[in-house]
Amino acid sequence: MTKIALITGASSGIGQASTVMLSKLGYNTIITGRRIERLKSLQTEIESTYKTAVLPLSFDIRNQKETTDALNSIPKEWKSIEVLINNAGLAYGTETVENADWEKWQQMIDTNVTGLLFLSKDIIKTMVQNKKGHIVNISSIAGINVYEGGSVYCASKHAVNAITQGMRIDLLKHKIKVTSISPGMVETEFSVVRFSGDEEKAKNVYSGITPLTAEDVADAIEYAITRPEHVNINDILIMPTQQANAYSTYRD
Ligand code: NDP
Ligand code: 8X3
Repeated sequence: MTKIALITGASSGIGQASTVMLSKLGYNTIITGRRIERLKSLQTEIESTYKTAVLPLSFDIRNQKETTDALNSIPKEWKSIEVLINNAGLAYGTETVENADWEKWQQMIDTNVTGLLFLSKDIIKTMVQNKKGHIVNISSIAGINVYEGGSVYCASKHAVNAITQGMRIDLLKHKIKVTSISPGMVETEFSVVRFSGDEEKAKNVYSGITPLTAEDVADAIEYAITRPEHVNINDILIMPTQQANAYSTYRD
């Protein structure tokens, strides 16, 4: 039977590259995000190129009713999700705490932490019933280092790391694998979103550096999900060669 994967935040960047990677591996994919047109065009591309099936689901992961309705709409034959990639997320702003905007903090926590938890809870139930599953949580170097202007984004990724460890412990008895992938700088729409659409500021983040691509991160996910049954990859920290940690970069 064809395996099924659900990827959150598949309308862009790492989620989109992960969907392509999973399709190449032969998975049917449930792809989620708010931008339905993006999801539909990815569906068309994948179904014609890889001949696997794609189910697009458009919802805002911060909204629990929208999330529940979307998950309830999944047809029976798509319900046995084996791989869940918890990828949807964002950093919003770089203001220091005394100047920060409450709404931006709330959006990061609601998306990166609460949304991830709410969606996972539903899918974990099915994985437990099936005694099979692999959850891959996309964390960040921001889950390891805290930097100026990144307090709440970093807090959200530290939370993702704690959630990953907790899931791994609690789901051990059900033989469900849980992996954390922590990338450094990846050039996607991430910085454009962080700087509210300012393309120039976003470009500057990567000046003089060859950043990771979304495909580099998808490769790391592929490694984790293709290990033998008895092997779990707990954590992968993947960085550009020109970045040592959140503070140390070498720019040409
Ligand atoms: P992108 O901005 O390219 O993609 C983010 C994805 O998340 C989009 O598909 C977006 O879909 C989705 N998303 C955001 N908010 C919501 C929401 N409220 N409801 C549903 N979907 C949402 O960024 P990346 O691909 O780089 O980011 C993916 C993950 O990787 C994030 O968790 C990020 O924190 C993490 N990461 C990124 C790094 C980087 O340097 N780029 C480094 C380390 C980690 P839509 O807008 O259509 O809703
Ligand atoms: C994204 C990488 O360094 O902007 O998670 O926090 S960083």
